[in-house]
Amino acid sequence: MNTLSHLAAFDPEISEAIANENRRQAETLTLIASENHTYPEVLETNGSILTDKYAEGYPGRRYYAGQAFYDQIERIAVERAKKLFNAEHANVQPLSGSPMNQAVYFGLLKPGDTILAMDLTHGGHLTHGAPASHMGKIFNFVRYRTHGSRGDIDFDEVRNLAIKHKPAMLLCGHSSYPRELDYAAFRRIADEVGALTMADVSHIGGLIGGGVLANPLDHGFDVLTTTTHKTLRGPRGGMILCRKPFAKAIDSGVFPGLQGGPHMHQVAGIAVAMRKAATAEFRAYAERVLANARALAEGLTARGMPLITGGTENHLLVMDVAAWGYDDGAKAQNAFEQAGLVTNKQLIPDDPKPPLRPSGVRIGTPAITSRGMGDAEMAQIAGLLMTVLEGGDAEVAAEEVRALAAQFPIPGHEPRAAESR
Ligand code: DSN
Repeated sequence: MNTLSHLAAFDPEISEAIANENRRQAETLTLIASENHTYPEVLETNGSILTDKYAEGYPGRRYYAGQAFYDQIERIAVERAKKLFNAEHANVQPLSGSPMNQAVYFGLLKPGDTILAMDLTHGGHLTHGAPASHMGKIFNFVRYRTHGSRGDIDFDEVRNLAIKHKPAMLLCGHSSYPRELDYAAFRRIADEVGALTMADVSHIGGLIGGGVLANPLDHGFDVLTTTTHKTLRGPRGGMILCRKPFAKAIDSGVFPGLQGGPHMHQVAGIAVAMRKAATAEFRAYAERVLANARALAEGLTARGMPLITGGTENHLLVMDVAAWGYDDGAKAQNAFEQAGLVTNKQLIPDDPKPPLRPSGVRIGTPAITSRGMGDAEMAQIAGLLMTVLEGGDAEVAAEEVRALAAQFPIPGHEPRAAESR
């Protein structure tokens, strides 16, 4: 099926850009830890007629007529999300990760309240109160960091800060931290100071849903947020899962608090992704994501690359290319891209270098695992990454990447890649 035939006839410029992007994805390897390749079934829902309609409100309580099938779709998505995460309540309307977290803050807290969260430069996220974000101006964020010599979260510091600042909320979660989280330790500290507990598991939602990493809700957390397009492999979007007493405040925090009409094509895609995530195949996928990250870490370490925290327990790892002897992460990112290895530069804890030329490069395995790659390919990719840093010929490396990528086509992508060359 060529789903773009109408577009090609009407708007060749956009059509060609999509075809070129299709080819770029096919011929390169996506190693960005927050990206993935979604399912063909989700691509179909995202491109469906569900995009046409407004559905402000919630099932059974909408503001416009014509909602029978939207109510049905949203109820299915909510039930599947609750089941997957063992949650008492789910809201599947957040348009993406940032509004998802903002809706929780506004739903449960008052402006000026204190939130204790992970420092952005130590692996936290922009929406966890980075000074440059609006949230950092509206709420009083206090930031905990990782342990200087070990690299893992410094729970002594978390506890000391909690006792000193008495936060209304203790927030854990990260976008660049390669270790499993000790939710029980966070919970103990929150209980000690009477704080709400929130886990933003956007990066690892699929690994929790797939049962291979711990679920904060099983440790009594009040709220869990996750984007749906990373390890969960769904459409771009976000979900909030919480305990029942917070359900009303969370729902009002999303709508009408922050958003208008939900994107119902996206909600339908989330429902489809939740159905996928409940299968044995998805559990095997989640296990493979972890195994691939470990294999990649071993391959890089064996070739002398220092990794932040010395390795990984999740889907990502952070190479300290500056400590290895390379100029910086920005230059490494560019060199990798020349070879078809698509990564992102990354600040490391206490980075002596500036944000646009940081010391690190972050690498993740969700997308290459979706293509079906395993141990042998991880060893090959580790070798390719190091060859690039050692100054090997980028075109030779790119040829090897194209050959590897061709053996593992992206499931569900149209085989139009070569047409527009
Ligand atoms: N941009 C995503 C990440 O890379 O972690 C999250 O916002």
